[in-house]
Amino acid sequence: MGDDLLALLKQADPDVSRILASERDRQETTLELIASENHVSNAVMHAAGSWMTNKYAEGYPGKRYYGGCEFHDQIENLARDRAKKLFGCNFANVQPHCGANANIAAFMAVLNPGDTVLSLPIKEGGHLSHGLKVNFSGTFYQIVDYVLDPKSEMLDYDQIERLALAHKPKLIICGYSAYSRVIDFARFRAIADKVGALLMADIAHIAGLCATGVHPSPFPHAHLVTTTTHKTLRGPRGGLIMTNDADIATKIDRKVFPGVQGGPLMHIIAAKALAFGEALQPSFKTYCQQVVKNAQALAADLQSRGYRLCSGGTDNHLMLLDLRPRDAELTGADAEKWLETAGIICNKNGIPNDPRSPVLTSGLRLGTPALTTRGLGEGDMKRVGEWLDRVMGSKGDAAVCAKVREEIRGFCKGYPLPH
Ligand code: DSN
Repeated sequence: MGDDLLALLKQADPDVSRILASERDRQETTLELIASENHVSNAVMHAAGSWMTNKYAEGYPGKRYYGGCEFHDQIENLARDRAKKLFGCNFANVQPHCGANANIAAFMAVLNPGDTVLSLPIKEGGHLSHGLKVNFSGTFYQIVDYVLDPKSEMLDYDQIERLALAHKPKLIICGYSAYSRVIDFARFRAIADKVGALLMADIAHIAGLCATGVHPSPFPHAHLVTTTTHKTLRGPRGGLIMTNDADIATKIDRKVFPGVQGGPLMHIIAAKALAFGEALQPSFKTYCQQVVKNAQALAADLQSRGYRLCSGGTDNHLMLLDLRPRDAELTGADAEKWLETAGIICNKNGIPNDPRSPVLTSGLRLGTPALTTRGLGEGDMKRVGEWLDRVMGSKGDAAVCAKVREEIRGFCKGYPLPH
C-alpha cells in the first residue's frame, strides 16, 4: 500500500506526504525495540484508513443514535465476536479509543470515587492509569501500592495478600508495562476472593501472548480484563474491555458510552476486527512463540556482555536492563538518545528502586514484538545485542553511532515492513 498511498497523498498534500514518507522510511531503516510497539499488516492499516472513518455510530449494534449504521453494526459485532473467541470470554467492548480509556471505564464500572485500589506503581513497572497521583486513577481513588520483592524483583504474592488483608481494597490490579515475568492470575484471584475484592487484569503488553497460550490467560480468574490492541496483539492503536460477568458487562457498556466516550472510532473497530481475525490464525501463535524466543535470546546475549537484567531474565516479550553494572555513569536517557542516533529505537525506563529520576533513569526497556514481525529470529539477536553494546560501550561516540546506523540501514533491507 505504501507507494500507492504516498503517490495519492503527494498530489493531495505534498507537506503531509513528505512527513509520512519520512516516517515510513524511519520505520523501514531502524530497529524498533520499544516493547509496546509493533508493525501492523497492510490489511489492518487499510481498514484503519477506510470508509468507516466517515460515520457517527454512537451507541451499540442495534441501538445507535444515528441512521445508516447497518454495516457499522456488522463490523462491531464481528470485532466483538472475534475478541470473545480469541480470549475465550463471554463479553467484549471494542469501543475504547485506547488502553487508558478502557481503564477509566473499567474503574467507573466497578468503583465509586474514594474506593480503595491495590496496584503496582509505575516506578515498579505498573501503568500510570493504575494509580499515579496525577492520573485520573490517583486523583479519584484511594491507591495502595504493592511493590516487587526487592531481591528477586518479581511479584511478591505474600506481600500482596498481606496488603489486601490490611486495606480491604475493592479492586486489585495486575498486569504491567515493564514486568518480564509470568503473572499468576489464579493466585491473584485467590487473594481477591479472600478479601471480597474484584480482580482486574490489564494485559495490554501481553495480550497476544495470552490470546495464544504463550502466557497463561487471565480468564477465568479476572473479573475484568482490559487491554490495548496494538502491542503484542498487533492491531490498530486502541483499547478493549472483556469480562465473563454479565452484571459487570452491562456496567462496562454504560461507562464506555456514554460515560467516557462519544462516537466510537469505527474505522479502528474495523481494523480491530481484522487484527483479531489475524490473531486467530495458527501463524499468530508461532509469531508469539518467536517473540518470546527472541526476547530470551537477546536477554542472554546482553547478559553475556555484562548487562544486568531486572529479575534475571524474561518469560515474555520484554526485558528491563539495569545499565549500572555495565557502566555506573550511564543513564537510560543517554542510552536512548545515542541508540536512536544509531538506528535503534527504545525507551529509557526506571528500574525497581531506581535512584535516578524518571527523566534520567538507570534502565532501558527492550522488546521484541516489532523485530519478530519483520522476521528476525534468535540468530539475529546476537547482532542486535552487539549493536546495542557497541553504541552504549562507546558512550554514544559519533563515529561509532554513524557506523552502526549504516550497518542497520543495510541489515533492514533484508527485513522489509509487512506488505
Ligand atoms: N505507554 C505504554 C508502554 O509503553 O508501555 C503503556 O501504555
